[in-house]
Amino acid sequence: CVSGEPKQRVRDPITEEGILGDLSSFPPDAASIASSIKYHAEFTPLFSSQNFEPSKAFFATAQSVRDALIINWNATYDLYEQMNVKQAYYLSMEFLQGRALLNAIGNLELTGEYAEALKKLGYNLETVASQEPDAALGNGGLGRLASCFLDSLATLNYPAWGYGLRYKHGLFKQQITKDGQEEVAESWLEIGNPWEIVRNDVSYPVKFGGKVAVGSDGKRRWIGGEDIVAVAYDVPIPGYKTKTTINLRLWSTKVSSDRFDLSAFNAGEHTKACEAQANAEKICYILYPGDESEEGKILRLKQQYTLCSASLQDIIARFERRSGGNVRWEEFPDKVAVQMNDTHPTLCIPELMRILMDLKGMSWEEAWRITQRTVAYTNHTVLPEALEKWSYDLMQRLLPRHVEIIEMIDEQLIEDIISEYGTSNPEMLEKKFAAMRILENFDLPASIADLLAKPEQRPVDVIENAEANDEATVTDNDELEGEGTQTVYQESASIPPKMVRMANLCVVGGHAVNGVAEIHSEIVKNEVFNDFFQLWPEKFQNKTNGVTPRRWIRFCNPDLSVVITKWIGTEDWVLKTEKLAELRKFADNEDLQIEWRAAKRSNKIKVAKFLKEKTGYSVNPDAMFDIQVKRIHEYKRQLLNILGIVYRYKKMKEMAVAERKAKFVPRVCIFGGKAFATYVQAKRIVKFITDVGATINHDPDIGDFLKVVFVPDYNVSVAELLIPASELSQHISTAGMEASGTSNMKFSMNGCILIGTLDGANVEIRQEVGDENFFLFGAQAHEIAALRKERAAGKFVPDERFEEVKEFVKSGAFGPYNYDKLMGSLEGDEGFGRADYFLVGKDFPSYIECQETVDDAYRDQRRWTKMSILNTTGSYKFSSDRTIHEYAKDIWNIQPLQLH
Ligand code: B1N
Repeated sequence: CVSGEPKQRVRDPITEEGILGDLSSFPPDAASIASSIKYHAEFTPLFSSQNFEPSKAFFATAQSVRDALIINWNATYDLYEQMNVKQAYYLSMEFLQGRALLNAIGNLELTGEYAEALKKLGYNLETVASQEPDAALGNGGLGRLASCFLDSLATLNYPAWGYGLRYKHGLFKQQITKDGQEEVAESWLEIGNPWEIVRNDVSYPVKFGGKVAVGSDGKRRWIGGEDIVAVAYDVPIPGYKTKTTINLRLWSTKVSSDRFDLSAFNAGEHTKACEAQANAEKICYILYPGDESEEGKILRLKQQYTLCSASLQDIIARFERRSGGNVRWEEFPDKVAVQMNDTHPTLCIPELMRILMDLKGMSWEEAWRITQRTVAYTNHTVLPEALEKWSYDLMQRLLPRHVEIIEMIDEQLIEDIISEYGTSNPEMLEKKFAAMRILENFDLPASIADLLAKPEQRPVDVIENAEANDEATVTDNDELEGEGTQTVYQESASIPPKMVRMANLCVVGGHAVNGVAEIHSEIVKNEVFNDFFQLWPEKFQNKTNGVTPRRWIRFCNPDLSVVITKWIGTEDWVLKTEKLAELRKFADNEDLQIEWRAAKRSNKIKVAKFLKEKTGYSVNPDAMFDIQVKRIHEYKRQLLNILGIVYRYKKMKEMAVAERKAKFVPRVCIFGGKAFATYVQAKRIVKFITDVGATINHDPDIGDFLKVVFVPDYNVSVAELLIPASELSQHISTAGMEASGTSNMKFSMNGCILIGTLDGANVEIRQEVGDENFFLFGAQAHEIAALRKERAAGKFVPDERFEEVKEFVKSGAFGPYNYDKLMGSLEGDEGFGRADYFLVGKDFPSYIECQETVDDAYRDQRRWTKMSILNTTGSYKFSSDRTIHEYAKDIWNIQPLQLH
């Protein structure tokens, strides 16, 4: 392993005059940019040298931008090295970066120069930028949040890095066919990635399996097993209007070269010889491998461990290097903050413990203090099925030493619980253990069981005794590749499977736990982790999510940005979003309103063109654009939206045209989002939406009154196009289920009015933009449990409009597909599922009534435009700059450091 020194110097020929121009004298002009692009086009052997086609133009342009970034990236790193500052590390299995070109030149303030340079070469900047594949190393909000955070960290000059995995295939591409969603592999690296810098000089060994042995010194150590190597790929992340350029380090896996079985290869056993290589490489093959199978689970756990192990080795090597010859481990938390983006990087905790104890010789107590002070955990979901658990057996086979450490942490937790609550109330203790223990379906450790039997003995004595009596010296895990015993547990109804609860481990092992919106953080404290909250109230915090105003207004909505800048009188609002509030006083101003509507309309025209291209449907840009784009999930209730549309359609059909005109405003209802490939019900929802669209859009009686369009393959770039054109957007999850949501923030910033429930960040958005500028409906979080009970007990009396709409669907109005399983999920007690667990039926009446008030408001365009302006001006809190300042101050304790 080579200790991580991230320097990568710009190659010499780059400074040769006449070939490249002079990018090192910053800022460069259009002529030198053009010659830099030409140079890269000439020396990029990826394309034919004959023609300078758009994909080549993109690649060459991106490389010339990268040159500029590398200069700042090296300088930023040098400064951190020199000052030996505390750095924060954001560990995430997902980064949903999207495209980088316009963002990078925007942040460097070179957009005009690049546009001009490309024009000289016969190109248009937008065309060139649209050649870039989206980097989709994430599923949705959680990954996009990580990417927004990187932009804010760089912009605010915080010394911080991101760590993730370099998946060869990002999130699948979605095709919409007559059967609904189909998934096609995505290959963003196919033409090469101009932004990354492979660091063959920065690599670490990572291993799986093997066993734990006790050495002659009495120390437990992890030996044997499968060895792979994680290699760093660095992606420079530029800040906006600052030289600070931080690093996103993505790990790729391979086998170490000495593992290649040359003799097997020469003996003709080619597959066998390459097997180790294939096994190592498949770890970074795809984002989120399906984990229904045992093999899939193993792969996912290997991914998580690779991220944790390689990143920590890198962080520790940097700490040691910066300490010179004088490593003081107790100072580690003063130099390093590790943030775990959800539970996916939980293995950081036992891995840091292992390294500190087994490799650096620390005692348990020292290692624990350092680990706890270093790591912190962000929770992103309270859905019980999404709280990660790993099979104990599987984890033991893959990571035997870590499992021992986890068992120790679990035991220590039990002692903490006992010392807090005493032993006088065994029933209460049992409840606490059941809720809080890291190990699930485990008996109490013998020592503790003894203690509970003999309450006079102190826990600390028990532990010492337990260690002295520990006779097991070797845990054998050699049958890693063989059949596990785990399935036996899972299939047997009488023996519940032994599991490791990752969220509990995070809460115990970290010094801070935060939710991502106020209401969510309250649920975290008062429900999901309430027992922990009672024990350690000081650990719990809220950090309401945010989004970067660079990507999500300034660059994706240039037309509106010009209007905002003109009326505020400065462009400072991009960095100081609170300045947006200054527009409030002009909300009624007719001139502003006219400009505001013109910006929105030009964005709508772009979207209409795009929809025509992608779906064949023509839409009227003067109709209201009503959008719901997000992952397809039952709790997000796309079904409520589409059933509302079906109801509207049915009513329209029953009315004379004049009546229709009086009651409804014309709408274009746009949906987008991917269903997880194995989530059958979500895929039925996609199919249903497209079927409804096919019927309504072809109904000549309806025409422009209503269109329903499902945009295929929703991703970051599509979001950048749709959000600026939106007028109404839907954030309608069952209250209490959406941790925060972040697209709600983007829509509001772009002058879109939200219809939504009191859930996630909706609550705070409504507070900020004003109740009268938010369309609220639906049951509240505190009512949900009782409503579900009522529903399950058959006491719920459905609204007749809801019954009517279901009957209409069942009558076959939208084609021959059998919707029984979808509609059945909304029924009280029929066999198809969850008895309307998401309360679509309950909220339906208030939803469609709320939609009537939306129509009324839209009819008055002055009122609507005012609401739109007040959304933008009220959204300033939702900049990820605000969120990052809060993390920096309350959790990481890091200070900005700026290059001059
Ligand atoms: O994280 C976002 C929130 O704004 C959303 O409300 C929340 O749903 C989302 C397992 C997740 N929570 N949990 C996940 C993603 C991938 C995975 O494998 C869980 N994503 C969220 C940002 O805070």
